[in-house]
Amino acid sequence: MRAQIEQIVNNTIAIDLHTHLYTPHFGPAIHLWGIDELVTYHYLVAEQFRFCSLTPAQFWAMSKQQQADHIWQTLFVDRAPLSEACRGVIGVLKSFGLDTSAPNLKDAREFFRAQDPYQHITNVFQLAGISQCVMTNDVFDPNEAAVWEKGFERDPRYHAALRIDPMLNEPHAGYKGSVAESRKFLDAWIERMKPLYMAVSLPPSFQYPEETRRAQILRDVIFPTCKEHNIPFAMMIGVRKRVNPPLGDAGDSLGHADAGAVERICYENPHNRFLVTMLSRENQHELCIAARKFSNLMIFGCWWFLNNPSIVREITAERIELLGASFIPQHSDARILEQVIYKWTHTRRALVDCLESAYHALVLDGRHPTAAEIQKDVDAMLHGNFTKWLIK
Ligand code: RAT
Ligand code: ZN
Repeated sequence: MRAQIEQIVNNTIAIDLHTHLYTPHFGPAIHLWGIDELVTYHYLVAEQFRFCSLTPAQFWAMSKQQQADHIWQTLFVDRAPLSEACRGVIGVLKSFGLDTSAPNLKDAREFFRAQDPYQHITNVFQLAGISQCVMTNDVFDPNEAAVWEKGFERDPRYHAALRIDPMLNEPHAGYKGSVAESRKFLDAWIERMKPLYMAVSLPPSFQYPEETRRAQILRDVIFPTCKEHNIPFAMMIGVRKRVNPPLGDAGDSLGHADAGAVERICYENPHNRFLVTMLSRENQHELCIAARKFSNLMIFGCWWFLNNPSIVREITAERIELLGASFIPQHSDARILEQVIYKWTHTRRALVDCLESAYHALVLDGRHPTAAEIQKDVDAMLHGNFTKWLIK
């Protein structure tokens, strides 16, 4: 049965619900690809500080290429690249037939420089086994807003997601005046962007309902707007921003949050659809139970610090036991194009293990699933639940 599950999982195309990938129209500051970007991924920036004596100021003073050379030397040449984020780079190099033990990045740089950027996207999607992805579109970033305002030809593989963190987390930066003005602002962006969903990341202290401006904006602006436009609201809960600020994006951490806030939101807004992922391992069981209670809640992904094989297996097994195939097991969170290759390879490996043990248990209890049944579950998990929930 393992071979059969493996064959089905490896041949089923996935849709990537949450990435930080963009089409080339967005410019080189956010459309990131190639070896220097891969090696300076913020997960690896954090890891290299564990092995060398550079200060953050010294690290950031280097050029991107110097940073990449330094990280390559520290994490890939001086020792075996053991961590999940390190292995990811190795997997990408291997998928392009590049030397995974290279003493430096010269050949890899040449390889990526020689790629046609558009054809390269097609190749990467094919290697990852994905057909579409969802970007993270921050309208509070003036550079990104300018790209949207100018207009460009949409690539049907890249969906938009309207990300509104400042509106809820930094009321001054995201302040849009009255309820009516805020709704007008969002209506205009939804019209322009055609996002598949609206999204926010929230701290562990997130509560609902409560007497705060955030809860008020959620109740009076966000939920009604999502309902009117018939789009889900995605909440990514549990990030503690900048516990070590000089590290930049690498300096964020996590904390246990109150899954009860999710339940109250789902209960009070039965005509809204919610997509939720939580960052702390300790929240995963509660979140599964919340999804059993509320059919307007779709849980997704093993987010960020959870995207490690041992934890992914644990969470996915738990979700299958509690929810069958009615959840979205993973998104890549890729920031650099080629990362989808290893992130989806690793996801598929974990999914095969979890499904094998779930179907095996079913056999022990007296029922042998057919190939068509296995295919149906895998379709749901890798793309069907996405389509059902998001493409209305
Ligand atoms: O996983 C990451 O790369 C984080 O830095 C965040 O981008 C997180 O996924 C988010 O979307 O806030
Ligand atoms: Zn993300």
